Amino acid sequence: MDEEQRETIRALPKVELHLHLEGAAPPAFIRGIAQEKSVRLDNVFREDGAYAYRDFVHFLSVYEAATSVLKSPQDYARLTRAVLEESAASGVIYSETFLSPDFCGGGDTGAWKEYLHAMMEVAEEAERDMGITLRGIVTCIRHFGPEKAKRAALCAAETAGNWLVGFGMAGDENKGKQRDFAYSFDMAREAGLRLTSHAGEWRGPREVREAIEDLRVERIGHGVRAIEDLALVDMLVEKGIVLEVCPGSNVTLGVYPKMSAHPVEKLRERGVRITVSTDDPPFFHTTMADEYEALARTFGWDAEMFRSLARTSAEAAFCDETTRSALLKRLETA
Ligand code: MCF
Ligand code: ZN
Repeated sequence: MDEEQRETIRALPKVELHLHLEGAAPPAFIRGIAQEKSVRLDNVFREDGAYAYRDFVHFLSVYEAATSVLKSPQDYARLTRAVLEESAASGVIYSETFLSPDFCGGGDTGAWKEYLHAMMEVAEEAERDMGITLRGIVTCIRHFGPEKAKRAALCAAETAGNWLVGFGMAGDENKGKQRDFAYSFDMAREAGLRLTSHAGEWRGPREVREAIEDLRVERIGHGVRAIEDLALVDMLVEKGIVLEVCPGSNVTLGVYPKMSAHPVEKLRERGVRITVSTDDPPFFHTTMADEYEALARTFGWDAEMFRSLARTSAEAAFCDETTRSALLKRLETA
């Protein structure tokens, strides 16, 4: 790939569907807030300033420690702006972000509404100033258990609308089962929210199958280990299930040893609807532009391929149809 091709690919307009809001916080932003509040954050940063963690489970606890400095709707307003600035700089024009009522008000619906309002206000400004559209997906956290998930689902149901578009689950896949959260997913579905769940990242294909059958999700967070069961891959194709693939995250956390061992290309070749996201970009030392460049280098994806990827992502976005048409038009004319 020559320099011109590299630049072209990095500059393409992008659609990102899998981004955890606190996980996208630049480390300097979290350090700044901690300093303002005189809070000590031990063992969260490396000497070079990046986030420090050893493995997946440790990543989850460092994520929660970094998040602990964010305590008000105003903090989340600032976080939203910082994250959107990074995304826009990477060419993202539409983004869906995971939001946790557990972190935003401790699962209380009244407090959650204030946090949500603050984030939506910033999103509106950013759309005007930076041309990036944001939508939210309320996310329950698997290792916090089904009872907390019900409170998250209630927060989601009470604020479901044209900005809050989905409900999902993230967290430690090795804890519990997808079906333990069926009540919460049912509540969210009845409120009109679209559904996604992290599955098939740390556990194998069975987890993906269970997310589809027990929670009736239409998108899967990661889902890459579906490749270990080709009958399941066929089912994904048949049902049109969309995978929110985060290649850099999977390689950095050690799901796969290197990019060339990542199954994204095999899944795509078999006809699965693939989208690409960063997950928690500063934690994984990546950006959307970096993901595009790595995929181009590793699998030879060209600009046409990325255009089709962005279209698939826009089609799989949980936004309303007016927003989707505008997005597709922007992609077409870019
Ligand atoms: O996708 C990555 C790795 N797999 C599972 N979960 C998470 C990932 N990044 C963040 N999370 C979880 C984590 O538990 O999502 C929560 C975090 O607390 C935040 S959702 C706004
Ligand atoms: Zn994720």
